[in-house]
Amino acid sequence: MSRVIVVGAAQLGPIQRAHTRQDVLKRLMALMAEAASRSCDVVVFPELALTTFFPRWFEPDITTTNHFYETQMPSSVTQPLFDEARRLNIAFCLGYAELTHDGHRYNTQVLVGKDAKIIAHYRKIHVPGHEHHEPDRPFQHAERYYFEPSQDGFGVWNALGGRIGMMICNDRRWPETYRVMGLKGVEMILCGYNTPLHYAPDPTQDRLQSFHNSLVMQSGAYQNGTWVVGVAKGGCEEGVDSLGDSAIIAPSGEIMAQATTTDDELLTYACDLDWCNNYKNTLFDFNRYRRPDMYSSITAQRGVVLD
Ligand code: CDT
Repeated sequence: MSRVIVVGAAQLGPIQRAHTRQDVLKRLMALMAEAASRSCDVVVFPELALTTFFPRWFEPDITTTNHFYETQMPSSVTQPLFDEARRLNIAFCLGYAELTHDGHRYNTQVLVGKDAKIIAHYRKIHVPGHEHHEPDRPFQHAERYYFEPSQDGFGVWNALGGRIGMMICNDRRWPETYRVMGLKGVEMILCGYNTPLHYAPDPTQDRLQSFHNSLVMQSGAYQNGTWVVGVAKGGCEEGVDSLGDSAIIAPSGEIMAQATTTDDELLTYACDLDWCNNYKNTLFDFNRYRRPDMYSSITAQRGVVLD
């Protein structure tokens, strides 16, 4: 049986505040149709792919932002994307803001099978930014106000003929993210992101956004012998410039396909999952070479302890 997954990384350009869900759905469906015409098995959309990146504004009454969240997936608005996926026989991965019936707010991604049934939900674990209004910033990154960090952990699911994991944006900067999924035998990690080029706490990092993005995803792929698919919402959204650079990265750590714009753009690559074993069974044979007894501080403590 073929262990090749043809992946479409469906980068989005900006979504402005005035754009409706229907405007966005048209763009997602156009990218999905293009992915299907290029024989993709799965198309991966970015983090918070249905709206503008609203954590850039601080609204003291959070309920006034409820319209940015989905209370159902699919809903009457997103159902056409599911219907189109079933018609085209293509799986997809979609990021959105989730508001649960009991009032919890998560930054969420779903993996949907070719039959348009939801295979898995993943809720963002590493929630970056700040909890309170910081008026001195040129724009806010109040994700910690708008989203709770998930307690559900990292999942890896049997899907598309392989072991598929998910992470969202800031998760990609943390080696633990990849390793926990690596220990569950992950073969492909799907990741949406929104990364502003300006980082207010330390602007010296601004010029390095592209480098850091590649650095973390390429090393995570290599060190765990897994494919990584990173998909941006890039370009200038409501005056804030964000990184493009969506990429499909092999278990060797090499970039096999990369976006050349910061707009709606589809990258595709036929990913051979068996390539993972070249790394999983040799240099990164976890069972043979890892030393978990030497790593206990990784789960026992959160911050630095000077001994
Ligand atoms: N969406 C998201 O997680 N963005 C962060 C921006 C830096 S933290 C303010 C990221 O890690 O790319």
